[in-house]
Amino acid sequence: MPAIVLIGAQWGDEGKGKATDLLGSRVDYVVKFNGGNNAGHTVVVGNEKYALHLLPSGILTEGVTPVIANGVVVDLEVLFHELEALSARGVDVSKLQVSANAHVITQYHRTLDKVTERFLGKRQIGTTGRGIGPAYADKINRVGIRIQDLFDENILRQKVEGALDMKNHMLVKIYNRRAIHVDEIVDDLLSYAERLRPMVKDTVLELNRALDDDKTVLFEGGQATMLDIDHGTYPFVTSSNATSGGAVTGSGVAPNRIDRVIAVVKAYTTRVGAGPFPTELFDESGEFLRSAGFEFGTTTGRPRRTGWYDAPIARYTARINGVTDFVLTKLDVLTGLDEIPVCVAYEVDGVRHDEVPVSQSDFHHAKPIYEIFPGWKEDITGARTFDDLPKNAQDYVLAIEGMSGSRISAIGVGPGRDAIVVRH
Ligand code: 2SA
Ligand code: GDP
Ligand code: MG
Repeated sequence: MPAIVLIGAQWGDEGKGKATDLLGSRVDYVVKFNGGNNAGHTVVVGNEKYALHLLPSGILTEGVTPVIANGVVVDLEVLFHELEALSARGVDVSKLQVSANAHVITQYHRTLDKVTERFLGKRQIGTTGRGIGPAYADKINRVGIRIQDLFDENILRQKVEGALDMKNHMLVKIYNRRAIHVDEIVDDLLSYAERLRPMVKDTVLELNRALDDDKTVLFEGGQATMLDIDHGTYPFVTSSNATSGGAVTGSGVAPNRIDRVIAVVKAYTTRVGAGPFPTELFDESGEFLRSAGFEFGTTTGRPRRTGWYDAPIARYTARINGVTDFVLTKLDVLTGLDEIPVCVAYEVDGVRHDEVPVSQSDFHHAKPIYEIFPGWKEDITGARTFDDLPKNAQDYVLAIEGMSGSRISAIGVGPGRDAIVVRH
């Protein structure tokens, strides 16, 4: 299985970092293809806990070549900070490759992210404030700065001037902020250039050659399907393609080279930031999921909104991404509940919808129709085979598998690296 895409099935934080780490020992390259340091992947290795934001989770596995591909937006200060922090803990970071075509996040992107959110008031998206949206907006507007621009000061200066032209006008006239000087941005970016140079590669050529040589390449998605700029709950989304198609455009590896698409899905649902969430809970069950699942943002520490499993969303994910396998995570968090509701369809203004409605306003008003499953009380964190799980947990997994459009190939039963049931 030489090319595998791994993506989030819901609104993020499904445990993609752990799933990548699990596959890590069998892969040669781990590629981040979308997003930037808005991601937050927690990986627990023995007693060590790693929180990665910009670097692909595969960096923790010895022998793996981590790649930041063209679809990523890179905050250079964060990049070097993460590299230094990992090095200090003994992780070998020397193999990292960064695409010459990836875009950079600068100070003005971070500033604009924060001021636009403030300006939106009640309509705010609840972004991570890391400058992601403004950096992608510049890319699409063709005024972005790419990694390769850092190696030609003249070009860099011209591009920064172009990028700041309109923005300074906006910052000063609309947002009542000070203008940003071209020199401060250029000097800041140039200060990273020499350290960055050895990592910068033609990653399209590198990855395609690796596949020609039968190497295994894992594409690790940031955020998730329902946060995808095209297929998510727009405008309450991130600004990149977090779905499997993003792995293709974001890396330059063609769709017919992808062999497997693994979607990581939580045994319940969480969301950070604003936007519709039909199964959201506002009672003690929601609080139970938040505390038992430790549902707080890895990047910002924000409490995550919590709710029951939503099968129409899983089917939507299976369809859009071409999911071949689901990895179901955090089944252990449901232990102790008497009953576990699963959303099987929605009701919108008295009409039943079996699938995610295309109309944004219908989805906003969608009320979940639940089927109730009996819970289990036994501790399942030591389970390593499907037969080790209590009957009610097995039935829950089989029921949601039947509703979700693809096979559940592995089940997470705890945060640790080995806390997983693999189904054969
Ligand atoms: P942005 O910053 O422009 O990408 O925000 C737009 C929306 O995307 C959501 N988003 C996320 N949702 C879940 N997890 C994310 N990463 C961190 C984590 C989040 C954190 O893994 O815990 O620490 O708060 C992530 N990144 C972006 C965001 O909430 C907006 O709804
Ligand atoms: P990602 O953004 O998809 O990589 O997910 P995060 O790292 O933001 O959030 C997932 C959290 O769940 C992390 O703290 C993981 O350590 C933890 N986790 C992953 N799988 C499991 C599991 O099966 N059970 C439990 N209890 N925790 C898990
Ligand atoms: Mg996360």
